[in-house]
Amino acid sequence: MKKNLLGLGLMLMVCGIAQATIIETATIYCDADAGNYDATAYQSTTFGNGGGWNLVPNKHKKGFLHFDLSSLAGKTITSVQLMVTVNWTQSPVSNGYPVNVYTAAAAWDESTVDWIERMAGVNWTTAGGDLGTLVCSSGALGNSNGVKIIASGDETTNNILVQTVQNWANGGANYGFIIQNETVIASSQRAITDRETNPMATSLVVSYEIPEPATLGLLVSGVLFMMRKKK
Ligand SMILES: [Ca+2]
Repeated sequence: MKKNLLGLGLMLMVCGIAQATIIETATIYCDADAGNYDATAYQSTTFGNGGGWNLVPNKHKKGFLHFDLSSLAGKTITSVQLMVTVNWTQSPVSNGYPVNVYTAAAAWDESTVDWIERMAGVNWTTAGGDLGTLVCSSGALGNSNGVKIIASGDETTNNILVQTVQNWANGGANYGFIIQNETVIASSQRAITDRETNPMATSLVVSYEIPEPATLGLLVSGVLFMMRKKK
């Protein structure tokens, strides 16, 4: 009788724990970042390989960010935050300097991407950068230096960002993000620290669930081991 109660208790404990989802968080630093500029004299210049890159109003510059998500293959992603580091603000703006974050629709090369070409000898379809899906429009660079969240989402709020990163983790085509400011504000730049200057300046913070079958399997094994030991 005592043994049966013990077994029942353990079973309930296993079921209870198995239903509780375990969430872990990984910080992934960008493995490629660059910028470009549509001014005639700079259309063939690549920015962000040591000297930083920046954004200006009204889409005249874009930023390119890539993250390797392969370490999260098989994980169920529940939330994502994209963060960059602002190191210079030209002048304050009343709307907080919003940025739109898209997926890139084509591959680009960190050391050769510019306004015309996405890699040496290969033009963008649309000069400046081929935009994919808009994955966030609620981030901002603000009016001060420091780490800024330029995109965020979870399963209930802005799930498109979570789905995008999940797809990348699962091995889908990953051309990274393109970011730009789309509002007209005269003479107001924001400089972003590139990874060559600080490898931890730009990051993707990803929360994910621990796969339940593995957790349950470990728990059951542990319980069986304990019960055998008790005999
Ligand atoms: Ca770079």
